[in-house]
Amino acid sequence: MQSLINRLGLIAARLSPCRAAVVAMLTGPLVGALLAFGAVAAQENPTEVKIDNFVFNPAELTVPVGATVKFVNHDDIPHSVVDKNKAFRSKALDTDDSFTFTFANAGTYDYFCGLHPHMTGKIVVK
Ligand SMILES: [Cu+2]
Repeated sequence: MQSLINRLGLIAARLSPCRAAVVAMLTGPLVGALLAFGAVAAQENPTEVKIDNFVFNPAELTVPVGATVKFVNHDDIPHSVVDKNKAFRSKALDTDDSFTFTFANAGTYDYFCGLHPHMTGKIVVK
């Protein structure tokens, strides 16, 4: 991402001042959009657990202390998310419903679906 911005800057610098201004005007919103997209992607990617076809995916996830994990039900039947040691317990999640939990303490959190206890997952907080 940074190298792309540098390259755009170099291209702009090689052009005449007038052209550079035009390029800056044209690429400004583009670069902003790319940066925004990158920030959103970085935020969402590692902290979401999808529930799909009776499986938590990823089944095991490692996050830093303070991370918020979002569990999203993509199945067309309800599921829930229940920690074995009662650190968290969601209500039954309908299709596309989500449950978020912020892990303030390090540790290993084994969890299961309260409606289908054979569905299990693990969050490791370091
Ligand atoms: Cu379930």
